[in-house]
Amino acid sequence: MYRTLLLPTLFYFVTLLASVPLFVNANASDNLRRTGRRHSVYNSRKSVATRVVPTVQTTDLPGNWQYSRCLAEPGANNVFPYQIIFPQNNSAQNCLSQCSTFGYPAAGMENGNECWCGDAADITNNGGTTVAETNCTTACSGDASHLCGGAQTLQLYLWNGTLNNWHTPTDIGQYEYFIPGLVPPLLATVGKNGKVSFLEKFGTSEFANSTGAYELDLSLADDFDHAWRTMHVKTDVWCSAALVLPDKAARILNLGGWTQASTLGIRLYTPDGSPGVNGTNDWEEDPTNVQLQGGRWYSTALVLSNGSVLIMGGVNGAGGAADSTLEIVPRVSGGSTVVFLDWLDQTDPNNLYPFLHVLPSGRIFVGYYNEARILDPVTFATVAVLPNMPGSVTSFLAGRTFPNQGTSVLLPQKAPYTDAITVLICGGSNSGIALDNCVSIQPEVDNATWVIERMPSKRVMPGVVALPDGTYLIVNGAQQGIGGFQLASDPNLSALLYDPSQPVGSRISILNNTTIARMYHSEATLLPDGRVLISGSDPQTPRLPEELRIEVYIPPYLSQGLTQPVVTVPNTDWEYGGQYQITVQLFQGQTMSVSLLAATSSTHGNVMGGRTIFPAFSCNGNVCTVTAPPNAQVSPPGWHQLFVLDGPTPSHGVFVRIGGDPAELGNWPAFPNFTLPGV
Ligand SMILES: *[C@@H]1O[C@H](CO)[C@@H](O)[C@H](O)[C@H]1NC(C)=O
Ligand SMILES: *[C@@H]1O[C@H](CO)[C@@H](O)[C@H](O)[C@H]1NC(C)=O
Ligand SMILES: *[C@@H]1O[C@H](CO)[C@@H](O)[C@H](O)[C@H]1NC(C)=O
Ligand SMILES: *[C@@H]1O[C@H](CO)[C@@H](O)[C@H](O)[C@H]1NC(C)=O
Ligand SMILES: *[C@@H]1O[C@H](CO)[C@@H](O)[C@H](O)[C@H]1NC(C)=O
Ligand SMILES: *[C@@H]1O[C@H](CO)[C@@H](O)[C@H](O)[C@H]1NC(C)=O
Ligand SMILES: *[C@@H]1O[C@H](CO)[C@@H](O)[C@H](O)[C@H]1NC(C)=O
Ligand SMILES: *[C@@H]1O[C@H](CO)[C@@H](O)[C@H](O)[C@H]1NC(C)=O
Ligand SMILES: *[C@@H]1O[C@H](CO)[C@@H](O)[C@H](O)[C@H]1NC(C)=O
Ligand SMILES: *[C@@H]1O[C@H](CO)[C@@H](O)[C@H](O)[C@H]1NC(C)=O
Ligand SMILES: *[C@@H]1O[C@H](CO)[C@@H](O)[C@H](O)[C@H]1NC(C)=O
Ligand SMILES: CC(=O)N[C@H]1CO[C@H](CO)[C@@H](O)[C@@H]1O
Repeated sequence: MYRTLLLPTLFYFVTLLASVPLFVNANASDNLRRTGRRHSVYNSRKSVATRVVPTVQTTDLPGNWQYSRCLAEPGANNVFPYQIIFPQNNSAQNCLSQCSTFGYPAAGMENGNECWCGDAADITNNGGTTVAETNCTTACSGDASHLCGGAQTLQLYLWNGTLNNWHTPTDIGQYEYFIPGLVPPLLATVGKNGKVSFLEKFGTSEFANSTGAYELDLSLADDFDHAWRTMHVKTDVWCSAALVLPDKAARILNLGGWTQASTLGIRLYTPDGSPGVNGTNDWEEDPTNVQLQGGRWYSTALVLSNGSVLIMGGVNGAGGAADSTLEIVPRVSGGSTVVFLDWLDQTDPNNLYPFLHVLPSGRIFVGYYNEARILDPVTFATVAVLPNMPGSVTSFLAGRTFPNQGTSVLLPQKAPYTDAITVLICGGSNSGIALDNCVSIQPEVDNATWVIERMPSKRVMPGVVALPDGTYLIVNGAQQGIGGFQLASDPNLSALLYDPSQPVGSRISILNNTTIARMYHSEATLLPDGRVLISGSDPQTPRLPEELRIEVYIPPYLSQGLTQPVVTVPNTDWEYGGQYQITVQLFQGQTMSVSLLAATSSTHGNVMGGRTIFPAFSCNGNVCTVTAPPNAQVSPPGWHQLFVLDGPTPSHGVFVRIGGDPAELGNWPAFPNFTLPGV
């Protein structure tokens, strides 16, 4: 069985004394230390190698892998979609663990140095045929004693058991057509008035008569002529950032935009009107006096624990230089609040619309390209560099932020808020191939590591929506390409549900399909009635429409027609740690819960402001007392929709402000063009 191969040129130095050798390998020195009084043999160029006749490795396999058979590929085509070349170290151990780490339950080694990952269904779908074991004859590049296929043949291994426990529930919700739109919006925000504020390019829109800003009255969905209110911006909001301020009026703040004055844009809208009645307020801005300090196109905004607004990253308009800085808004009088970020600069141009979250320590999580770190909330110095995000099975260079656009949310925080918080990031792209995984991390635990969960299909440009029951809906996006105009194809039409209350690997359910492709510039927004508004798609790609139609997705918790609980909230301005009475009416009488969903603005997979809180509460009959989250680190100041849930079925949301307006944004900006709510 064993053969000894002497390599053609061997030079031996034989030393009788165990003097310090010039060339040493670990085996020789180990032996030397263990035995003594022996001759040590040193070789100047190569070790004396023994090689065995390679055999199929069927034991000592990683995980639940099992050897299947020798599989021939059909002609020049490949059976599996993902190829990794391990020039020096292909082996069952390395190949199979790489495949299963990324959720692929079928794998094969080919030609000695190729590792292929996929699904068992790929074998029949792509014409793999079983051939005699004698057709797999090549030793593994990293394990001379074992076989790794041959030319056009794979040493096939299959995972025994369920690697990805994706659920296919019977109740999969449904998409419904909602209303025709006027433009393909790029930014969607539910206002405190219960209406949806949309922004679209202004001046650069392919819809020449677009004003760039519209508001949708949800109560008039059946009355197109009256449902849309035309609003106005002065500068181009294309690829700006937005969030809902913690001021009394819940003003929507929009920052940055496309080119020159627009990149410095600061715009505010105070939501007004009521269902069925148009408001009269419009977007306010004063491009002369009220500006950002740096030009920002494709940047992200965040309300800090101290109530000020941070905006990070972006570029100085189309073709402009990267703005690898952050700044604080409002600007302190007289001073610059700009901080240069070398790590952001080093990942240009793959870090646009970075993912930002306030952590319960008050520190800031930032995810950008394939990197992540934690920042000090005062100095913005790096407190911790987190491990790089895992990419695709074939490359760690895959990215998660624009243009490799994935999506990110914080998983729910529950009273007493002692569990470590988790950041979830789903989708992205690797050289134009959409990623089929979500990665998550608990950034503030010691030695935090990323957990990989495979999604049932590939997705770049997904939208994610936090639902009132603590789950997350993943929709929209494409299976091929990257974010941007004309850069993606192959839409994904299927909705997924991510349920963090389930164990890792069992969290994803496959829900219903839409018929409408939603790719670049598409959004998904939780409505106060618990449905999800699905809007947009501005692909500017032949055969893919500029999408004006608006849909709603009705999640499973509403699609069975169960009566939604009713809640009344007398006091809607809460202090941290305060106790507030609400009155509830349940119809199914299932286990009740209360959730607080922070107001968001959604664009480019970035859910600015997103946060889900399950506060403590107790009930006495129909009257319940809810304890507000304890502080601005756990829950930065801001507006939230309060939902009461009867089992999974949510009430309508009621807007509640938590933590006041500590940065006194209600007095800003003190220029005549702005209506100030005061503090
Ligand atoms: C020792 O020798 C074995 C057999 O050649 C080899 O597989 C192993 O890698 C060597 N160990 C070290 C530390 O060089
Ligand atoms: C295989 O070798 C490459 C190149 O030396 C190295 O980067 C990689 O980490 C190795 N992979 C494994 C799984 O050992
Ligand atoms: C398998 O081996 C046989 C015998 O060596 C050979 O005739 C045949 O072409 C091989 N098939 C493949 C797919 O390599
Ligand atoms: C697969 O795993 C199950 C339990 O995990 C075990 O009972 C079964 O024997 C395994 N199958 C094979 C072919 O080994
Ligand atoms: C899926 O949605 C369609 C409408 O979009 C609906 O007709 C169908 O009943 C839904 N499927 C299930 C299983 O609920
Ligand atoms: C622009 O004008 C066209 C033609 O009159 C009209 O159909 C469309 O609704 C208008 N779009 C907007 C955004 O007003
Ligand atoms: C609201 O204003 C728009 C004009 O921007 C108008 O078309 C629409 O009919 C108005 N809706 C209502 C309910 O008055
Ligand atoms: C919040 O913190 C930032 C960063 O230190 C600072 O620039 C800003 O002035 C603070 N805001 C308030 C209201 O203290
Ligand atoms: C984290 O890693 C360090 C260094 O490897 C180790 O000393 C420490 O025990 C680890 N902590 C935890 C909680 O695993
Ligand atoms: C959704 O679409 C996928 C892909 O076309 C299909 O396999 C699946 O059966 C569809 N689901 C439903 C509920 O129609
Ligand atoms: C807004 O500000 C600009 C420049 O400061 C000024 O010209 C304009 O009249 C102002 N508009 C209103 C409505 O106050
Ligand atoms: C066109 C389409 O919908 N493709 C995929 C989208 O995602 C679902 C679930 O992950 C797949 O089943 C579809 O094939």
